[in-house]
Amino acid sequence: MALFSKIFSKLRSGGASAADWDELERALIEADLGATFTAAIIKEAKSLPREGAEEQLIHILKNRLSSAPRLLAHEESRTTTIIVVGVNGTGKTTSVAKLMAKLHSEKNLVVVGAADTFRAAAIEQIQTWGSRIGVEVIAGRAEGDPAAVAFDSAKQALALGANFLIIDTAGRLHTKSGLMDELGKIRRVIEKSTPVDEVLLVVDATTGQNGIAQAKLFSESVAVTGLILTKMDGSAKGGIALAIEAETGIPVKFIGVGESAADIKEFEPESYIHGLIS
Ligand SMILES: Nc1nc2c(ncn2[C@@H]2O[C@H](COP(=O)(O)OP(=O)(O)O)[C@@H](O)[C@H]2O)c(=O)[nH]1
Ligand SMILES: [Mg+2]
Repeated sequence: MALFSKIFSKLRSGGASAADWDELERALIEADLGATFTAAIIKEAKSLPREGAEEQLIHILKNRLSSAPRLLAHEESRTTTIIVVGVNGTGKTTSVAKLMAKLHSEKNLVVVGAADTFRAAAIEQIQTWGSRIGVEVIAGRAEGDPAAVAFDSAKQALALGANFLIIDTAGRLHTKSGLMDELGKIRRVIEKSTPVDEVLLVVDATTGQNGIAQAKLFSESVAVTGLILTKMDGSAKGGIALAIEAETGIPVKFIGVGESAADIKEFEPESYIHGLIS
């Protein structure tokens, strides 16, 4: 990505012109950093002394990242519960499959709740992943009550002494309040049996500024603890991770880099920021 490398070489070799700064501004906006954030960063970058400008910019950008915990919650003494939320098509179910595969391969007992009950196909999709990976999926009937599925899943996870319970949810944004009420209800029924440790919001990185709007919308209504940024293997411009963290304060915990179960990576802020700069 190396968005800033050109401006730094200009600065080192005598100075950057107004056109150079304009070019940087366009590059940052194209990389999905957003107009407001871009303007603020350019202003700060312009005021940096030439000596050590790169190190200082790295420091400034790192300060814009979220300071909330980035590692996935993991309670040693009880079931760790994760609810996965987000709008339709962002990659929720695929991300649940990736997480179950990862946690299962790390020798955890995992139970998954198929609380997207809108379509039979959605239930089958997660059941197929479950049987492929070897993880128990608790499902109800199509068009049934998602909260009831969440409740049954929590009961089963506790009965088995599972290390992780992961709940897949529906994302049809028919009305904002409808979906948010449903997510609130899912959370409350689980909390009748066990605490909810993570609410992970799945955002499709290829949707750019729209993804940032979704993150704001969800985080206003549900206590989102982390993000999964999917489709980072596609045409995503990469700047979105920084923009979304700067604007919402929510940490990116994982990135999705493909459609198979192994295509998930922990987000590494250090190498990410270095990648933006040099
Ligand atoms: N290239 C790519 N495709 C993905 C990724 N995550 C999900 N998808 C695809 O996005 C589509 C929607 O995914 P799905 O998990 O059903 O979305 P949901 O509606 O949010 O549950 C599917 O075709 C997935 O294979 C990713 O990280 N990279
Ligand atoms: Mg789904």
